[in-house]
Amino acid sequence: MTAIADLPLVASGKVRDMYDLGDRLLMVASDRISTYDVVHPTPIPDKGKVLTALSVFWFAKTGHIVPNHFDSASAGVPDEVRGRGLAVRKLQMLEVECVVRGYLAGSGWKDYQATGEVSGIALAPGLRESEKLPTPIFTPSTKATEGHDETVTFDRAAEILGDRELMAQVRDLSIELYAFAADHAAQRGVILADTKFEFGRDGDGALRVADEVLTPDSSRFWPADAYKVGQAQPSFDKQYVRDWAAGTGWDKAPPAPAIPDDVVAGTRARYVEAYERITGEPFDAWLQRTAPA
Ligand code: Q0T
Repeated sequence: MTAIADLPLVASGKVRDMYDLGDRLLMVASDRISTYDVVHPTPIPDKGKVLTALSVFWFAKTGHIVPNHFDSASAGVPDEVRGRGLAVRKLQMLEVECVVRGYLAGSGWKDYQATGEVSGIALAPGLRESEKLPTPIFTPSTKATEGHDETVTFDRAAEILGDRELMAQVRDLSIELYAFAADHAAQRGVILADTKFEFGRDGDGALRVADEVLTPDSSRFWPADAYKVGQAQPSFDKQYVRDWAAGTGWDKAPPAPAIPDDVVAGTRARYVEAYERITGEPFDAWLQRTAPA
């Protein structure tokens, strides 16, 4: 485990980590990449910075919908993680993951095929894989202790929270955030198929959106020009790795194989392209803005 500047580690995920700054938290995105839920031993250079820059972009763009936990990309951020570390407010987190789906993909598609429903929401019969839904749906999940999150109905999520009003509030905010971001992305040739938010309450009891927001690690991004209903879509960011991995015969069981240089370079370029398409800003501007003095 890599300790950053001797800060206490609060939480550690497959591809990012959270440290204690005292009155704030330090959220650090790594360059690690996973496919099929397994982390590869090879990092993607600047992936953590791209995802961090994207979160900061969206935090600024969506503050009119709901405030968020972002505090600073500089104050409190150690030099060794500048550009991929954010100081964020400490919140009392809500123990439910707020997933919004605008398209039928991944576990949503699987559940629909098996039951005709997603998260207790009955959908029209005859929908195809990756089809756009008539309206975005809220499909909350709970953090499973090990492995994957478990999809739950709205009622079950409200029960877990112990507050149905609050659950309805984060549902409505999640859908509004998704709709705003999906519209923005669509204007730039990117489909935001689905995404996941986490919320918490600040010291005043106000709701804030936490975590990373609207990044390729918390969302499905598809290039709009390759979209074809009735099949799985290529991932904006990870498709090079998946295609290469499929060709190796890797069975998707750990350990994941090392990624060759050309696939690493192509994947880094895709992350940078996603950032530049969505924000309309050169990624270099973020690198310069966050370079240690
Ligand atoms: C959190 C208080 O980020 C997590 O794991 C990283 C691997 C999960 N987690 C979130 C918190 C946050 C946030 N984000 C916050 N603003 N305030 N806690 C703790 N763990």
